[in-house]
Amino acid sequence: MRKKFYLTTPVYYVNDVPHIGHTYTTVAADALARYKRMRGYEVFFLTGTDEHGDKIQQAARKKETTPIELANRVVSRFQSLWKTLHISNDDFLRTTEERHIKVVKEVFLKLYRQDDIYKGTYEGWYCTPCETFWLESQLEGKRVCPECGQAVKKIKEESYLFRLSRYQNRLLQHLEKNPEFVLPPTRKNEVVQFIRGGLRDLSVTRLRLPWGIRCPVDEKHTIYVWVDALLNYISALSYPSDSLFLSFWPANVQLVGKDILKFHAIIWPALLMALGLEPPRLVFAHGWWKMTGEKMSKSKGNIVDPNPLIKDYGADALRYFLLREVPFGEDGSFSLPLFVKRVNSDLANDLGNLLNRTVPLVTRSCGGRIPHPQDGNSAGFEDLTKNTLSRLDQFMDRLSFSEALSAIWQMVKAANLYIDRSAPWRLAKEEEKQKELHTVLYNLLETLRILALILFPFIPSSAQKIWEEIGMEENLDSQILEARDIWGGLVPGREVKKGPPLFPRIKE
Ligand code: ME8
Repeated sequence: MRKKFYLTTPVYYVNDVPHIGHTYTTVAADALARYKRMRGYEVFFLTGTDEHGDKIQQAARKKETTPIELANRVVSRFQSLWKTLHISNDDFLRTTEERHIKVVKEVFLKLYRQDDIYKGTYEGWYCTPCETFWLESQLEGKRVCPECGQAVKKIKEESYLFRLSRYQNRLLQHLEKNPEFVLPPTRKNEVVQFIRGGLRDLSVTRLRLPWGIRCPVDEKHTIYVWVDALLNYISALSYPSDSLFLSFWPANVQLVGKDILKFHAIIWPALLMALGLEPPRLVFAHGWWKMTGEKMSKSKGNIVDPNPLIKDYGADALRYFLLREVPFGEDGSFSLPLFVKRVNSDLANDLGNLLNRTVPLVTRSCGGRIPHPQDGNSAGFEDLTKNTLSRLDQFMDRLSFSEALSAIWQMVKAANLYIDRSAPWRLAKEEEKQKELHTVLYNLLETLRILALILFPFIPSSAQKIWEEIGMEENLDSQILEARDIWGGLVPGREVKKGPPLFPRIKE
């Protein structure tokens, strides 16, 4: 039986259209999902949308529509964006779907019956943009949300509460025993500090908020949107009994932005513990894309729309930039000049030129057919390949996408240098150098084949183009990456097919 790998992104709010922040998490998850599939795992990659709650209700009101109509409209924007970006998710869950609602109600009922949820009163402050409860003491005298800076509103109402405090010690023990449960380490330390500060029971229902899942024990209440949303990770697997759930839970990697880490590293594992389930293996909190020093967000209105970037420069240029530019876990600044510079230097110059210099040489001097290597001398590329593959595996295990790409680029650069040094255009002119020429071209084409394979998780459609240009006919997306015996898979005699430039240079 193949090893399983379950990977999730957050379910995104549908109050507004997606921006590059959402794109970032989803593209990162996609690269990891594709990579794991190529390493032989059976992958389940989930994404979706968070459609209930005050925030969506208010956004709908502002747009003079109903919450579900707003959700329907915005969901299609997410779905079409993921399609243009070649996101390979196995499922897309909307929290308004019946399959999800059913599970949320069942879970609520179970927790209520076992006294993990009880009826009480909630008194405190609420931030609608963050859908977060705050205590008086956490606001430090101000009437604004410590997270997003927007005004909070006072709530005193009857509520059902989850006994989060009951799980404080178990959570701390879990974090201690599993140092890789929350990464990066700095974020984990913040979580530990927060738990040590003391956890209070969490209000898990809202009164008089119609847009939500009805509380199964009290019709006047709807279920708190964060509890509703977090449960998507198991409702999509048809918790509790479906074979999908039994084979894929616990999740291997749950990707989130650092803004929502506490929900995923405290409330979520506590809920799972209450259900008698294992927490996910890893919750990874990546950093923020900022504009002029501030977090990009819908409520601040300083967002970058991915669609025009994709239209002008292609999905792969954006995917590459996002994963290469900033180490995963750190914050980054988005600017068009940075984007253009990165795409031109790495994709147009290094990678594009490598393909562009190699394939026409085969056309001109080998009748367009892949030559046989004459002396089995790979000029060091066989070793470089093995070494790159093993480093790639280590980097991908740590979700170091930027370092993974930088390791791949060492191969791209080495191949460009090899063309310069071996000057195949000169060899082509000398009768007695034909064997050498064939070996050089074979080594370059074989390096390109390996590059297509290892770049597929990051820039899938460009990798496919490289693959086809060098005469590969096998399905790229069903290839398995194995360091052993990888060198030599190119098929001599097949025809190369020159295509248009992979990444046309962008005018700066
Ligand atoms: O929080 N930089 O949804 P959301 C990087 N529905 N990533 C960013 C970003 C930025 N500037 N802005 C957003 C929610 N993201 C809840 C989640 S999960 C059970 C419920 C990404 O639409 C990042 O992944 O506000 C962040 O955590 C997520 O989008 C928040 O999306």
